[in-house]
Amino acid sequence: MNNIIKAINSFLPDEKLISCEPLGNGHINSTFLVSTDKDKYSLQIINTNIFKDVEGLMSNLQLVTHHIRKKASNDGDDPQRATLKFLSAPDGKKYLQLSDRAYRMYKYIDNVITIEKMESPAHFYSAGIAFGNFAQMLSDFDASLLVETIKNFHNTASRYLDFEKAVSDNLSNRADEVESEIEFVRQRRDFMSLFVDKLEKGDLPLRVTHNDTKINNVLFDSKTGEPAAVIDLDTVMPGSYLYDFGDAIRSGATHAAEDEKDLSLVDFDLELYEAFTKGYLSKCGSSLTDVEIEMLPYASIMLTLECGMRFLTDHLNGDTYFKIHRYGHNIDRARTQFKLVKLMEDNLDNMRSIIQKYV
Ligand code: ADP
Ligand code: GN1
Ligand code: MG
Repeated sequence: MNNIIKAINSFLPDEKLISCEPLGNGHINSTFLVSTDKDKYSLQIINTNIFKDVEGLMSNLQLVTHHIRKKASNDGDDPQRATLKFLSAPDGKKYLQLSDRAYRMYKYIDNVITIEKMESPAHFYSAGIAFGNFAQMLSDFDASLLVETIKNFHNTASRYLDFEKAVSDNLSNRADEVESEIEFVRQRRDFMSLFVDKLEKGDLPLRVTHNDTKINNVLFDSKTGEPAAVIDLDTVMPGSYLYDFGDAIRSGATHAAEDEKDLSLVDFDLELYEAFTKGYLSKCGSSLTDVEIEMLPYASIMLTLECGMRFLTDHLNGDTYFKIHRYGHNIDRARTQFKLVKLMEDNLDNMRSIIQKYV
């Protein structure tokens, strides 16, 4: 029996499998929508090349989802829709190891939509509410309970060193073809330590953050358009609000897909920027420190640059980290990010004014 079916039967011994289909467009795990005679579930094959400590990862998820469910109940929201609910494997653990793969399963949150490419300010405002609320709910969570699932995840300065190593290793023999992209990153080297230095000195506070606030990691209620849940909790770790704000803007303040080949379609839309900022700061703005507010306009530049640099690094390394669906996928992604960085740099003053309006 194929291991996917074996995993489903192990998590759901009393249910009859009807269908199992690929779900979503995540770059890291493999996700399936499972329907049975009783209910719907998401099955994921955890990417253990990236998440090596599955025990620690699943412990984080249990603690964080438990905390969010409690908060949602207190606020009068439906705790079953507010976050992920993991099923137990026969040994009681929240994941199942079958040969060299780890599987987990959670209840599918139904009647939702996910957005891959932002269309309307109203949706991006809702995403701001979702991530701002997420930050708020975890503001009293004890960070020392969390395992760091990926070391130096948003340490942009150390990501730069990974990038330089990839250039010199040149494993894919592609460095000659991407000289201008390499140069683009190198020109911004000094900027990359801006947040890291402040975090190290204690000038920026460490928070418990999501760290992967891409718009397709929010589920919206398909009837009301309101945010239902924030998903993809694998990177919830100590971090900075600047990361979550910046990465959401990276993915949602443009009408272009992350892998758009026609760079003339990559725009940076200040109306979308404002919508997200308004939603996000309405939920967690009052707890921001002066330094966080001062740094906020740089957040999207930093996170977009970092993400573009990670795509470029993966292209140079021969596409070993992010899932790709065509030749050159990672370099296409890197190019959209660098175009966005340029547009954001040109709009720094505009971003600053918008933030001032809402803090
Ligand atoms: P990855 O780490 O690979 O991004 P995610 O946990 O984000 O994995 O899941 C991938 C995609 O699957 C999401 O972007 C979303 O579109 C879809 N998805 C996952 N869980 C659910 C769910 N409970 N309800 C609806 N869609 C989901
Ligand atoms: C990955 O898992 P997913 O697709 O939501 C990545 C993020 C990147 C994003 C770029 C664990 O997010 O850091 O910003 O791709 N997640 C991990 O699209 O590396
Ligand atoms: Mg995801």
